[in-house]
Parts: sequence; structure tokens; C-alpha cells
Amino acid sequence: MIYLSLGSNLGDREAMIARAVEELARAGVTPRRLSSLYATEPVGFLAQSWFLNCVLKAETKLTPRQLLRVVQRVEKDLGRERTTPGGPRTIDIDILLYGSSVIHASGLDVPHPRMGERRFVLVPLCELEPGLRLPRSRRSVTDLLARTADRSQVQLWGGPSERDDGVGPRR
Ligand code: PH2
Ligand code: MG
Ligand code: MG
Repeated sequence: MIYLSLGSNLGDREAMIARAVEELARAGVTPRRLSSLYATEPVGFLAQSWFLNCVLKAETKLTPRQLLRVVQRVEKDLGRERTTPGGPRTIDIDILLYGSSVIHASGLDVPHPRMGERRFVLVPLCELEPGLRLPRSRRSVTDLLARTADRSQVQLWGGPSERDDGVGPRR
């Protein structure tokens, strides 16, 4: 089983995520479950709009390297432009976990090195797999979420009519 983090903060964010899941499926990444969508406060580079984030649980026969190539191709097809590192993007797809593999190769670090410090990853991942342990870790993702120093806001997304900056409904 593999877990991918999907995020978007440019354009029709919900449609971007849906298209990414479809394109991944076409390329051999068979979706098993998609978490709810969460409206998330930007982490790192703060002067940008809120993201929609979710986690996809999937199966694939692709190797990690092939999976990375597919992910990058889907990002490109969905109009991702790499301008500001950590800046606004139509879609970002990060490989969180590839079974129980631990990989440190060029451009490929699995488990994702920062996943334990990001509420926008841990909250949707806990929704899908509260008892999951990362390879070589004693702690479940629920424990990691309880212990993370990240205080950024992550809210269940209420759909396109919802304001997602923590200030309540748009209407
Ligand atoms: N991705 C980043 C940097 N900051 N913040 C949120 N809320 N969601 C993201 O997906 C995200 C981010 C780099 O990939
Ligand atoms: Mg990312
Ligand atoms: Mg990325």
C-alpha cells in the first residue's frame, strides 16, 4: 500500500485534486481510499492562499522511482509551474509512504522527511489510518499528531461555499 499527500492552492482546487486522482489511476496507481478534503493554513511560505489537502491510499505495481516519475508528470499535466519554492501551486503530490520501504535516493526520500511535522498531512492520514506506524517508528500517526509542534489550522472543508480562512461561512 502507498500513501500520497495531495495539495492545491491555485485555481479550482477541488477539481485539481479530483483530476490528479484520475490521472494517477490511469497511470497505474489504483486508488483504495481518499480522505476528506481539508482547508489548511499555509505552512512555511505564509503569504499565499489556504490549501485544500487530502491523503490518497492506493496500490501500485510501479517501483518507487516509476511512481515518482508518474507523480511529476501528473503535476506537470495539471499546470504546475515551479517558481517560488513552497509557493502557490495548482497541484502538489508528495509520496508519503511506499509500503514499509525506507528510501534515501536522489529526489526520493520515503517516508516523506517532514510528514511527522505537518498537521495538513497528519490529520487526513489519521482519518484513514489512525493506528499506522511509519517504518522504524514506535509511534502511530495518531501519536505523531498529538505530539507535533505544528499549530497551523486544518479544518474539514465544507465545499466551495465555505470560507476557509477560519472565519466561518462566506455568506
Ligand atoms: N505544501 C508545502 C508548503 N506549505 N501548506 C499547506 N497548508 N499545505 C501544503 O500542501 C503545503 C503547505 C510544500 O509542498
Ligand atoms: Mg509538498
Ligand atoms: Mg512536492
